[in-house]
Amino acid sequence: MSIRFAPVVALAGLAVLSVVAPALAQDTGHSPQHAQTMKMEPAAADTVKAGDLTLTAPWSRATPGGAKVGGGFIRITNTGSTPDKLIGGTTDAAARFEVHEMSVTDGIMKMRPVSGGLVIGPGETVELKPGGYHVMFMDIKAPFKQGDEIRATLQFEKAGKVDVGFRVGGIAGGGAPQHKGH
Ligand SMILES: [Cu+2]
Repeated sequence: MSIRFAPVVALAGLAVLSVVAPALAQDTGHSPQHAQTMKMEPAAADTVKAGDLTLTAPWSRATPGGAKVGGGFIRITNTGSTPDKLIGGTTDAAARFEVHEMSVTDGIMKMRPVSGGLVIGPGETVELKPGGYHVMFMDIKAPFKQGDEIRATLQFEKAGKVDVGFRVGGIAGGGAPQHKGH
């Protein structure tokens, strides 16, 4: 997952470098210019901005044969000064689309709809991930296959409707798919 943030880290590094560059150039004799010609990764195609929200890296998992549900995972950052809420969504890939949370009761992990919506506080990042919050495709119309993109429209209280594509990784991968070959 951290790979996806490499461009951001690189950018931050570049900003710092530009501040210290004159001193650095004197010390080493190297031109600071080379930092600016460094090839940057393009901005991740799987980042969507909507109002104060930034949605990053939506992904899902291939569903085993016969499964009726699939999970969706995504990172949501609120750069605004007021909270927003993920209250639901729609998709053509399933009969229903719900926002779920996992909880452990007596050692058994269960999931249930998040009542009242999932709050993303100002300045906060909420990560929907396996074992935690997630969106749930209920009664899927066809199995999710690795490499598919499952389109859905998330509904936020303030940011409104946001279209995202959940990229499907392997069944047992346990992490976001590496986006090779883009
Ligand atoms: Cu669920």
